[in-house]
Amino acid sequence: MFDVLDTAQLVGVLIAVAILLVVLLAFVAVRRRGDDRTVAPPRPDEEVAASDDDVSADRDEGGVAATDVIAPPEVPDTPAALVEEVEAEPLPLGERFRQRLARTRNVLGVSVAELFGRGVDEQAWEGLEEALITADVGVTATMEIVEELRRRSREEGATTADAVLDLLKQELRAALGTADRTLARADDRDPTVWLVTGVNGTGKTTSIGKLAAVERRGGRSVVLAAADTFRAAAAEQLGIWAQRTGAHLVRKDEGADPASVAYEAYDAATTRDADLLIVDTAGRLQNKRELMDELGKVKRVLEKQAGPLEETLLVLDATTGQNGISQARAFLDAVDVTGIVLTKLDGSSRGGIVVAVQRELGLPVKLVGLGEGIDDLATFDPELFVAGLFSDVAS
Ligand SMILES: Nc1nc2c(ncn2[C@@H]2O[C@H](COP(=O)(O)OP(=O)(O)O)[C@@H](O)[C@H]2O)c(=O)[nH]1
Ligand SMILES: [Mg+2]
Repeated sequence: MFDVLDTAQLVGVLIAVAILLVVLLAFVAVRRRGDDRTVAPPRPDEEVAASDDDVSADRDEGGVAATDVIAPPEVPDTPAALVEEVEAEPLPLGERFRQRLARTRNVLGVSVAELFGRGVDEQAWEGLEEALITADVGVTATMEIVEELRRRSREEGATTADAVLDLLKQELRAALGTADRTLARADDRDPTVWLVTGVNGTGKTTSIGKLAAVERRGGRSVVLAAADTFRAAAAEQLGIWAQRTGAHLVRKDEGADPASVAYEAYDAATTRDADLLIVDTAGRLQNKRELMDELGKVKRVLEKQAGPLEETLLVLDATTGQNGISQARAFLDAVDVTGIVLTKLDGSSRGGIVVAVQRELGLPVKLVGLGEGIDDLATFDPELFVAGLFSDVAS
């Protein structure tokens, strides 16, 4: 009796297990097919972009390294990734300056408040000189600023810390000047060309990525040229920014002639009717002569195609201080620079370098880097900068 029941139960259990297995397999198969559908087939717009690019990519012609013109992952105007990143609204510029200049504020703002809190005397003026030099304003500029401040405080009767601070802000703003900091653009139908130079590690590639984001958000089409061919990683890094921002990337193999990358990138930009071409370059200082020859050649080749470039930007790292300024001179010898991009102001307690850079190089700081994020590039604004240096001193 039990045996019979056992057998019946066993058969029942087996059938149940078999049914479960079939259901499970069917479920897995359906899921798989669903995944395939979202991943495997390229969307029609991607196919168009890819074939388009293949036409403009010259491969191995005359022994030249293969060029890749890489389309952004999505063709629509604002790529999904960028939309996502933009959704987190960046802070207002004034607030960003205030937050990111905390380190310099700790040197400059705090000392000014402390120094003059005890009265406007000789000791306070000397302390101010020291603070400005520590913040990398530069010796000559510091002397001039403090001399002018002393004179004005005497004449205008500034006897409190607040009154001196007010004068100091005015003098710093005056020292920063009223240069035109907008980036020039081509006024005809040709693509605008911005060449970006500077010592390795200063933040060229990152700044180009951030710039591409700004431009793409403004609805402009952008081509990025990876003319830093010294390391393959450099082109890859630029490629990541191209993907993030929906820009096109033109790159060649490691070791290729940077000028030929620039040449083909300009070609690609005109073929695609792009609004803007931004050219990334290498900045190895170890071989200064070679580097400068290379840079000069990139610029000449581009100018032959495009006429005078709209901008040749020199990227300087604020954390390297005066040392960065002397490195910059080597670049000024090689190319005519039109403006400075001063990066890593967020990581420096020497934000006063902005004053020194402009003064000593005779060039406007056009953009500043305030962090590593996609939104951390700003047009330099002396008003907001000075306000950021001194606001909320106690924090
Ligand atoms: N904190 C901070 N880091 C930055 C800024 N700009 C660039 N960097 C970092 O500096 C490093 C070198 O940047 P990269 O763009 O590769 O320099 P490149 O060699 O001149 O192209 C990277 O780790 C960047 O994230 C900035 O404004 N602030
Ligand atoms: Mg780089």
